[in-house]
Amino acid sequence: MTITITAFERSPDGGKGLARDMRVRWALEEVGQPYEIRLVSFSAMKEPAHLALHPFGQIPTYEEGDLALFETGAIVFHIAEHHAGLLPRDVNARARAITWMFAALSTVEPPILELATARLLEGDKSWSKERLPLVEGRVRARLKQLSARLGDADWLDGAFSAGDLMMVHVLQRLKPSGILDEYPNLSAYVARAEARPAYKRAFAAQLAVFTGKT
Ligand SMILES: N[C@@H](CCC(=O)N[C@@H](CS)C(=O)NCC(=O)O)C(=O)O
Repeated sequence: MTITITAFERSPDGGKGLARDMRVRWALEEVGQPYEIRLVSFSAMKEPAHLALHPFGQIPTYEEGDLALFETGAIVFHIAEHHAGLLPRDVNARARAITWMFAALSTVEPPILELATARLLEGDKSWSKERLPLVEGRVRARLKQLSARLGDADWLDGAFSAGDLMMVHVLQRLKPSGILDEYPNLSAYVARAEARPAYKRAFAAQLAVFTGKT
């Protein structure tokens, strides 16, 4: 059955991996599933046809036969459940990998998104300079904990899993701030993931939408 995902027609980062269709592309590349892309404009995302797929008018969405999903956590989990390669077979190891997916999305991503908002959208506000160190402090607190847990391991719990995929994509948003570099094992972790052939294929495919080189 054909898998179709939606992605930005014009991404704010120019297709450099930050838009969240990247997580889905990467997961599909890891498990060797072909997919098609439907590009949507910002205005089309808010129209009824897209809202029927995604109630919050965002990308990505995932369609496969009569199944339509939104939210990258649910989409990557669905892919990982149905194809080998992203979740361990051992029941407990599988539950721990899923735990890391949730940790990435509900514990690590929120302060990172807050920082991105503070830097990109609130930089011109009178209170921005005072608030930024607070927001950065919350990010550093999480990274310190994550860094301590990762230690010198390659991945968060044994072999690479959907938990690492989510965590790495969440951490990548920090790159422009320079904060990730303060935690050498985390920046090495991100670089290790970016060196995976599946990541490279997904990145090239996302970038090709903007360069026209398919
Ligand atoms: N929690 C959602 C977030 C989706 C999301 O924020 N998508 C962004 C692109 S990366 C988007 O569509 N932004 C445009 C908008 O919200 O209008 C997920 O993980 O799928």
